[in-house]
Amino acid sequence: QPIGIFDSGIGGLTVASAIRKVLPNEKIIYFGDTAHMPYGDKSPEAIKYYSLKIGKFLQEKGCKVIVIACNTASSLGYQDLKDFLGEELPIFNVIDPVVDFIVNHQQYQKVGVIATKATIRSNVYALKIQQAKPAVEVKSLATPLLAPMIEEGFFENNISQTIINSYLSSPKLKKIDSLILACTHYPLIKKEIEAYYHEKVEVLSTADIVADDVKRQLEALNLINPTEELPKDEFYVSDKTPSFERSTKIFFGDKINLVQKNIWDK
Ligand code: DGN
Repeated sequence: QPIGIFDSGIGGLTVASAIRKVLPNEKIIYFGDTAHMPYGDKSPEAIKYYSLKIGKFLQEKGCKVIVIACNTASSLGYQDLKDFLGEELPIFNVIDPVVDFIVNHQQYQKVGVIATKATIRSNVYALKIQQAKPAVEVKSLATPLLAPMIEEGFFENNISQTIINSYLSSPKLKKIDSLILACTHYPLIKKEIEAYYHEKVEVLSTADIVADDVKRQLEALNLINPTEELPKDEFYVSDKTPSFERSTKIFFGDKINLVQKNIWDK
């Protein structure tokens, strides 16, 4: 049975790629809601509705677990999707493993978070971290230009470094010891963010933390694929364009053939 992964678009392929690395024998079914992206500016109601529809699609595809790769959908759609699909199908989001990572490491006391407007507005990281460990300070900043910038191929150049520097110099992120990259796209600019901080701030890539956690959870649930055959992944999008297909290489490493799928009219 496959692992279902979904995102507002193709950025979630960073999470799929990290999962592929740690679980090479698991089949992945990916759904990118390119027709409705970006989720970062949508209302909570819309994001919940899309998440339920996609979750149902992945359930019908026979997925054994679902990973919400999108931070925005994890912030706003996770609980509703869990309630909707019931206990039998484990649902993972990209926030809880990162919160656990922070609270289980003593060295993180002043944590920064950068993400889309909707994720920052939901305040989910601050709420969850402080509920688990009130002494940890959380400083959040919406960085809405970064996802479209990366999608357009602007990273590791002067323009991206200037925009990144301008965001990171915000007083809202003063004196942090760690920074959570709380958006699917940000692993691609991790090096530039590290360059800004000269290694004085630990930059945490959520995709890697989440992939390790998914592996641990599958092992705990006894859901690891016992065979060693190479799986044939499936990649669906709600709107297919040549530009989305080209961008798959940026986010997944290899160019992927996308299949357009309408899941809304049922
Ligand atoms: N996938 C979204 C996220 O991780 O929040 C980013 C893309 C977007 O919808 N703006």
